[in-house]
Amino acid sequence: MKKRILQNGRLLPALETALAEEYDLHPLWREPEPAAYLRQHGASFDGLVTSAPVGADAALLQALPNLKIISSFGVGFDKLDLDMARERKIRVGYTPNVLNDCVADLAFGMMIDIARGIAAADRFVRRGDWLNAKFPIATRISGKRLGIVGLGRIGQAIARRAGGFDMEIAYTNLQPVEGFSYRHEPSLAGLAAWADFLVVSVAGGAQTRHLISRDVLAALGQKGFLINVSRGTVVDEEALVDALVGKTIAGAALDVFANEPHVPARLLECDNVLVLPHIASGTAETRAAMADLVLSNLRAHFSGKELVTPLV
Ligand code: 8YV
Repeated sequence: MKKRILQNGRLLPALETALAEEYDLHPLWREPEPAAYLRQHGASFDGLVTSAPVGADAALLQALPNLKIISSFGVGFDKLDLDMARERKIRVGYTPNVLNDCVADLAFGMMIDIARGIAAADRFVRRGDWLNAKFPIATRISGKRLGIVGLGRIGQAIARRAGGFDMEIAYTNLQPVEGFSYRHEPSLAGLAAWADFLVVSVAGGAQTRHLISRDVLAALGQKGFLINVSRGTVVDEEALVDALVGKTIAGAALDVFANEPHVPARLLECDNVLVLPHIASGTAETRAAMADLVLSNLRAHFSGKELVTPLV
């Protein structure tokens, strides 16, 4: 008998197909009344597949009393109730490492764009403005100061790329990270005040909520740029919009927002911001590697082995 797996939210089509071949997969997102469905069928599920932006909250886990494994597509775990998973001894797999390079690549692309105005220059040409004017002078990146908020696996991949741009690198982290010569700066406001570019690559969740506060943005200052590839919740979005409107920072490049897919209307009116629809890991190669890990973690669980990339 195939194991019963509940699917929370849409996944990559190829992954949905592969899951449906191997398991008795039930897409919860297709249910018109998910709560009623779960009341009736919740106890029949052995596993749950989800993704980082969708996760699995306490209410969902409570509705699945026989759940033993969660396999999540993504590295973020801010939407997974890990406390409850630990308490109930539910194993949790996720997809770290395979996306580091693509997220770091995009962070760099975003940094270059917001400093040099690539997307804005493209709009300038398309509007026909080049026929009458010169595109405004931009800001140099090479040799500048890069502040990294969170020197985890993705932060380290960003730092490696910055070496190629001869940037000076400093970082904040809960603890100084061993094995790197980059300068550890204990104070986030201190890092922001020093940096020309402040890149956020810290994990999301309650502990990092609004870490990039009004004060940190004030410290970043009129010549500083903010780049966020982590979670929208890490930034006080209202303070950021105020800083962009008031031009108290130079600009921001954002791949993540507090209430995705909704982007604050005031933000969209600013010309000193790049807004992207959460695409950092979104390449065919990386998404395929993430899908493989989602499957490998499920297979490992159901064959009684250790998960390949366990979170819990
Ligand atoms: C998403 C992400 O998983 O890994 C994460 O934490 O946020 C992304 O990689 C991806 O967008 C799929 O929804």
